[in-house]
Amino acid sequence: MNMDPIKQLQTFLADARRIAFLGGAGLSTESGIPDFRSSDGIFKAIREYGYPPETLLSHSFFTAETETFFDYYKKYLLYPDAQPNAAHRALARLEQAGKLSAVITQNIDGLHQAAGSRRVFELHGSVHRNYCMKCGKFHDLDFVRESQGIPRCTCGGIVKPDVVLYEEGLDETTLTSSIRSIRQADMLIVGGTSLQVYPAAGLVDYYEGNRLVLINLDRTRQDGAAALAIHEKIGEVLSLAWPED
Ligand code: CNA
Repeated sequence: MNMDPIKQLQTFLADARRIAFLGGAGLSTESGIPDFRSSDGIFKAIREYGYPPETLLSHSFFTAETETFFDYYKKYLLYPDAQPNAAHRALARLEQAGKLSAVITQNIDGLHQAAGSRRVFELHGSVHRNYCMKCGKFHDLDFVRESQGIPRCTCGGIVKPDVVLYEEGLDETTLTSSIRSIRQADMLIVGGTSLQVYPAAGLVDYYEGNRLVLINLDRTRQDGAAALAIHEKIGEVLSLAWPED
């Protein structure tokens, strides 16, 4: 790996006091959870179900084809054995060191919290929270995973994952807190996201500082705006830039 960008990143990290991190599926690929766009996720979904993930994970599909929705969801979105990787751990260390003020994620896997991050804004919800659509009772991930077909509450209602589906709005409080953290940040690290899903991708525009760092295998539409763009694995980059003591 070319060490010059790592050194530059280290300089930024040394100076920063309020880092915001905005991330996506690429953060968890090193934990064995595939992303949608760089892996063959899209093609697999079309081959097996006849639809791309954006359709299978839409609100209207959930309503019209609930059983197929849960078949896809349980098979391709749940990774109960996945563990946090070097990227999740480095971000948790940055928070503990008082450098990082918020992790804002599009991921639904809960791996930031598992790594020890405390201030995490989950823009798209979490597979770990599931609610009965009839009585509101909470159910955990295992309940959904171990259910046959459509998960049903003891009251008979359908148990819906607290995951933001396409066509659904984001939680207002989560969005407002994310925007505030980015506005107040003196450094914004954007990593493991193709920046194609809105409104999450548009959050970058709220950053007002001059230390925008992109860490993504593929190029993104923000590359030109970044003070530093690194196209390497984020786990390797962050653990080199902010190693364990
Ligand atoms: P995406 O559109 O799949 O893009 C992922 C990006 O990450 C790509 O541009 C890759 O180049 C990049 N990437 C992959 N691996 C690495 C790596 N090791 N280091 C650096 N970069 C890497 O994912 P987005 O998050 O941008 O898309 C938004 C959707 C996908 C969100 O709604 C997510 O909720 C959803 N998703 C989440 C998960 C998860 O929770 N882990 C998994 C798959 C999809």
